[in-house]
Formats: sequence, structure tokens, C-alpha cells
Amino acid sequence: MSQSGDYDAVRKDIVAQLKKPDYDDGSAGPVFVRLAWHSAGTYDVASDTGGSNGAGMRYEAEGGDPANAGLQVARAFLEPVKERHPWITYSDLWTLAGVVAVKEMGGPDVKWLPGRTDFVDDSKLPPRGRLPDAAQGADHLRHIFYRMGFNDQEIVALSGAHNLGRGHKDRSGFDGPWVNNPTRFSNQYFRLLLNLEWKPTTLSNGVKQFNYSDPDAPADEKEEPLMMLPTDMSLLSDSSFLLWVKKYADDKDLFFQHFADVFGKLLELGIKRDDKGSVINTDNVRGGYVS
Ligand code: DDH
Repeated sequence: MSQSGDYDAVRKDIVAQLKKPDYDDGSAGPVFVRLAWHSAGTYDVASDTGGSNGAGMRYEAEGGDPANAGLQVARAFLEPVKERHPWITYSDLWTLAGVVAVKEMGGPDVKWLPGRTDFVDDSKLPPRGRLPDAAQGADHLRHIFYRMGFNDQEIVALSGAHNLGRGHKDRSGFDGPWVNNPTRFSNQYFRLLLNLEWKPTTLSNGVKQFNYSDPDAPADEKEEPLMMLPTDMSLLSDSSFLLWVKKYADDKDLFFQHFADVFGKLLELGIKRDDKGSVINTDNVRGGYVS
């Protein structure tokens, strides 16, 4: 067991959990990034509800939201880390795991500060339906992400996380990776989004996505098609989004810098700090429960 506050020791143990030869593309990194994002992405600026404080996915109301299907796998992968460092809160662990995974997969350093609480504040619980629906378009993206306080540039930068991982038929219903190397953080997602010919495809489960298969690949060497969600495609059909897709496709460093800023901002939603960065603790101010 490490000393309370030794976040470097926690980081090391998260790194040790990343390599998973029998899981997906061999890494838990992408699903850690998604866990961090979904833990924070329920935030609503207007009512100051949702966000990573409280680690609500431990409970059915949030953990059982169909939008969070599959994230129990990420939480289970992180359980040995929690056991070794019982002093860290789940809300800090899940957000830190996303930051560590981005870095280990070749991405930028994302600023991360500790101090989230696992205290569940009833008055801050987010209703379901706060996370984006991949079947929709640009208006929906703005509705969801403006609610968290993001602008168009930040929406596109955040969407670049789809360089990582894949859709799973038994989780979201979508199927396949966005890029050829889905465990390497890069700006490839933007380049492929712009440059490949994406074909509307209806999967056997009725889910509609956009696929690309290399037409020149010999029939016996056909690779798994790449995919885009309808929401990913909407970044092309909206001129304000398209501007940033092009910039990030052209300039990897700009994308890395903007992604680091916006991912860091996402993980801070709803966390109140003083000017030294220490969390202003509001536990027990309102009646809450911990079960
Ligand atoms: Fe995402 N995402 N995401 N996403 N996401 C999925 C997978 C991953 C949307 C829908 C889906 C972000 C934004 C959006 C990651 C990170 C981020 C899947 C497939 C769907 C569906 C899940 C499954 O079947 O396992 C939609 C819609 C949006 C949007 O509207 C913009 C953001 C902002 C992030 C982020 O991290 C900043 C990652 C990583 C994955 C891959 C997970 C995995 O297990 O692999």
C-alpha cells in the first residue's frame, strides 16, 4: 500500500493495468479514456450538477445507463489499483486513469489535479440522457457540449479522442475502430475523416454507421472496415466544425495542445478549487448519502 497522496505510485499501477493481450486491441487505454470522459461528461453548467465528483457510475442510476455500457470493464481493470491505494477516491482514480492512458498511448501530457470526492450529493445527481447520442448530428453535439460550457473548437478537439478504441456491438451497437492503430494517440482520425470515402452502412443489428474498406486489398486479406459514427460525420457537414477538423488534420501539434487543454478542462467540470488549486470541500454541507 502506498502513502496517502503518492499519485506517482498510482500512475505506475495504472500503467501496469494498461497491457491486456487478450482484450480488444491489446490495451485497456481506450476504455480508460472513455471512463474518464463519461464520468465527467454529465456536467451541466446551469444547474451545477453532474461531473466526476461522486463517482456515480458505482451505482445503478448512472452505471446502468445504456450510454455507459461496457465501462464496468474499465472499472474492474482499475479495481486492483484501488486495492493497492485505498486512499485515492474513485473519482480521482477514474479521471487520472484517462490522463495516464492518453500519455502512455503517445498522446500529450494532460494537466490533472486530485481532490475529487466520492461523496454522493443527492442534489448534484445527473439525470440520464446527458451523454451524446451517436445517431444524431451537429445540433445535438452543440446542445450536449454547450451545456458543459464548451465551444465549437473544443467539441472538435474532444472528438479527436476517437483516434482511440472501437465500437462494440454488445455495448453501443456500433462496430469497429476509427483508425488502423486504435491504441496510438494521433491526429489520424481527422485525416481519415476528411480523406476517405465513407459509405453509409446498416449493421445486422439495424445500427447505422459509416464504413470504409480498402478497395485494393486482395479478397483474402480483407481487413476489418474502419468506421465513423453519424456524429463524427456531422463534423464534416457543419462549416464551423469543419474548419477545426481541417486544422487538426494538418497540424498534429496543434491538436495535441488543444486536446490536452480541453481534456483537462473536461475532467475539472464541477470541481471547485481555491486559487492554490486545493479543492473546496462541500461534503456534508447538503444532506447526501454514501452507500
Ligand atoms: Fe466516444 N464513443 N463519443 N468520445 N469514445 C465510443 C467510444 C469511445 C460518442 C460515442 C461513442 C467522445 C465523444 C463521443 C471515446 C472517447 C470519447 C463509442 C463506442 C460510441 C458510440 C462505445 C462502445 O461500443 O464500446 C459520441 C456520440 C461522442 C460525441 O458526441 C462527441 C469524447 C468527447 C471522448 C473523450 O474521451 C474526450 C473512446 C476513447 C472510445 C473507445 C472506447 C473503447 O472501449 O474502445
